[in-house]
Amino acid sequence: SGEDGYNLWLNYRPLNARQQQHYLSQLGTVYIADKSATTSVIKDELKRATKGLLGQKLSAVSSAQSAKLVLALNNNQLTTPLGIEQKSLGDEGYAIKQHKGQIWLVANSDVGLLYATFDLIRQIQTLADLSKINKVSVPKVKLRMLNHWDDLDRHTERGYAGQSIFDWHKLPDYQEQRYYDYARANASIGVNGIVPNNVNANALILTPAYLQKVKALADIFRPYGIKVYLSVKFSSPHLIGGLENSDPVKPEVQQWWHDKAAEIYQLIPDFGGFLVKANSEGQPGPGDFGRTHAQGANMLARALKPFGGNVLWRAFVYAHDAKAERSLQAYNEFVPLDGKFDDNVSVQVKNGPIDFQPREPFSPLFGAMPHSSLAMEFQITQEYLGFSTHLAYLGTLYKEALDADTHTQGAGSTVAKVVDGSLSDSPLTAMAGVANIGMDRNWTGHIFGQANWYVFGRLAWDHDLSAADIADEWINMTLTHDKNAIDQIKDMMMNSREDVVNYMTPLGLHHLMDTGHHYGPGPWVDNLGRADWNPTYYHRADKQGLGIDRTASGTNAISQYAPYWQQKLANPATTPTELLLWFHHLSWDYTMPSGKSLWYELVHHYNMGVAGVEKMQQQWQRVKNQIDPNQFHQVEMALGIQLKEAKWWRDACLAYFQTFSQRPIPEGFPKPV
Ligand code: GCW
Repeated sequence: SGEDGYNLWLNYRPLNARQQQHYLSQLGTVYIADKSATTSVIKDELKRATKGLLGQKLSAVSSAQSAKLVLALNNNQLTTPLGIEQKSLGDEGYAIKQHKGQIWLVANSDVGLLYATFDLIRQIQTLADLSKINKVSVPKVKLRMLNHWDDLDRHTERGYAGQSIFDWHKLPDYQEQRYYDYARANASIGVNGIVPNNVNANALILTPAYLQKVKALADIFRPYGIKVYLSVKFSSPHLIGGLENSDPVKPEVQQWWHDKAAEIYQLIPDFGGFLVKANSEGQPGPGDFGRTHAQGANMLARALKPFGGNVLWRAFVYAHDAKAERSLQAYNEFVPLDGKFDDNVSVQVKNGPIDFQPREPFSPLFGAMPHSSLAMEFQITQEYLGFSTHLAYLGTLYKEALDADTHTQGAGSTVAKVVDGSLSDSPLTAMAGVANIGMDRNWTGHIFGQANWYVFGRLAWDHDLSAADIADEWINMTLTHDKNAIDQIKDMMMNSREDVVNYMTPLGLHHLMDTGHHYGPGPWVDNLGRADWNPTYYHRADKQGLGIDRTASGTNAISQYAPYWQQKLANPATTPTELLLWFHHLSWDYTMPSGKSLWYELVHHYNMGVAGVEKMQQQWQRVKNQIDPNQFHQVEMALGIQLKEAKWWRDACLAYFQTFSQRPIPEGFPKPV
């Protein structure tokens, strides 16, 4: 028995009596100056949170003067004395301010007040001092989206937490409580857009019966500030519209999309727009008719424009017959189109140039299209990082990508600044995360998977937050307030992704996973229909050495980066060690910065990965008394699986690479079994 994790970081476990007293004296009475669907959500959440955390709800009073806690829109004479500049808060931002013994939550919109409310609750959950609170928080990115790769039959592509939460069969009439709890969780971290269906889209989603279901979801999510978008199949005009084909330059195709957009907005006036995977992995697209991505994207964008909708057009493209090595292809196709996309199109780019590997360099597209909106696409679901059995906190992965300096406009041209629009002339900014959510009681399978959903939202709101601080918040809110336990768990989280990198793909290796399901090692696979699906295409192990040469003597992928990086990456000695084999094919005896050989460091890194998991197991045992027994046991079991599989990865990869290196496992390391 114990907690099942359903309540996520909003579980509102009671604080101790002293803490409850303290916060009640600061917040005991509340006045909310506004009435709307969103304010009822705010009231419900405040009630739920204070009942849970403080043991009683706040009493509502009828005037701002007599309240301890006041929520008010910032256009109000009430808020004038606070001196908060209207402009500084934007559409969704908010201020939390202590003023003459009262705590004020102020925003320009109801949704801003909702975000402020969740922030205040988080302050209490993390035992923060409210006595001098004075903060303004405004999201750095406009569209903060979850992308579900969920099929209409509830299968979730690359989902490891059960069936899709979207029950299309029972919609529109049956409205699961889960939809509301999902909306609360998303609003609490600032997610303001969701795509409920897979990018490998089923055209049926745009038929009238399904649009009724989509409308039902949109109606539920609206008060939480969440807009619904849809993944669409580019060939829909042909598939469900009866047109001969879906060529984007044909007037009847354009008309079909205009009519479809009008039909959608009739039902859902604040519909967000379309997400499109086109001419990628067999999906149809403008390329089928010799048209460019820009022509395809703009055609959809023009249909949505009159209603205020956007197009998220994915840059995840690679062709089986392309001459260029896979990591080069998205850049080759998209950079020539810079400046050709309409202003309501964002090109959605995966963080790295291949495919959500445990570690990749940043995609060279970031910074290379200054006249276009570029959205970041992260994967929250752990397709390549151990599904929902391995503990891998992705806050560090996201930060590494966002903080990477592209040098495209001089030093300091970070990926984050490309994504938040400061380095482009496009006002449309977006960050998307591929969701790890399913019908499991705890939503994400592994309890620590919840932290990845959480950190994605927090960083989409503010990429300047640190991965460690966000981990700290999440632990406090979800697991425990015990100081020592927090330190142990935070340490586990902060090292976990590097452990995974080490036992799966250290030193810049990538794409070593087994075919199809992508679980477990398969570096030997070299017989697939497409060369670029074979792990051997990426690691290029031979008698001489290991790694893929992406310098000028090889695929020359380094030419897609700014001169600063070209120079560094041309030479293994100046290439970051963690990306060495991504860019270079090096001899087994290559001398590493440590002075040891490449072979030695490879063995060492695989073993560090395993040791990291053993350490996590020990740390988890140390916090046993501070963790709910059910949650403790679940993580304990998962760590057992993770250790077994870390060894599996290590032994399989080293045994395989050893057939090329022909070198013994160095002294002090276990022999592969
Ligand atoms: O990583 C790959 C996945 C596919 C996925 C594709 C994509 C939705 O293996 O399952 O398809 O990426 O991002 O489109």
